Amino acid sequence: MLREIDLKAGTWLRYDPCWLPAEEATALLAALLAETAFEERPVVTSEAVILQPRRVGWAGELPYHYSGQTLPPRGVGPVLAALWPRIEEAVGARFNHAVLNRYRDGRDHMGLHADNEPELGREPVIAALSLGATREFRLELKHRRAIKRTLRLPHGSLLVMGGACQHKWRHAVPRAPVEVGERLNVTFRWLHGPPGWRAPGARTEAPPPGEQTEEP
Ligand SMILES: O=C(O)CCC(=O)C(=O)O
Repeated sequence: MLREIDLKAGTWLRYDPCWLPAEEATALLAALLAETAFEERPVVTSEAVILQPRRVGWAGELPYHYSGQTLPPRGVGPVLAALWPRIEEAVGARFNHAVLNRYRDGRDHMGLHADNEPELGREPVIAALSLGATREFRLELKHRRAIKRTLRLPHGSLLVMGGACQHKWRHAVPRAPVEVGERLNVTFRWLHGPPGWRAPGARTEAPPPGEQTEEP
């Protein structure tokens, strides 16, 4: 069952450390790894182009732009398609895009960033299913970096970020010892439109790029 963690500042997380039983999570991990085409994607900043320190797969009818690069539309495989409505039902929200981040070992990681692209809307609900090795998930308040929270995301756990999470906090999956095994994280989002979409009446300028682009 998802339990709410109140992060204050209008932010909530919902978290279930064992949303899927271990056996089912293991079978799902193998099936998703087999059906997904993973790529090495870039992070593009004004100073440099580096590669994301992990492999990435995705699915959705709209292109998704983050970290200076765009994932083009891509179809949903049958395994992911079967998982999708279960996640929507558990979370009580609809999603039209999924990103699959594959951390091959503890060296693969994700730098601090926020998912605050305008096309995600003002207070996006983002659901993340973790499969495989347990990794740390760190949150840091944007304007008072000393304020941090850390969760451990085990095999079969489901985390939902909502409220002001993407506007007030950044999150990361830090490096871990190399011997930490493979992990797959599947995040589900709702894209209101293609890159550049703005909510009616929203400010025309995008959020500061440094917040969307992950830190190395
Ligand atoms: O791998 C994870 O747990 C985090 C994924 C994430 O932060 C993202 O997709 O924005």
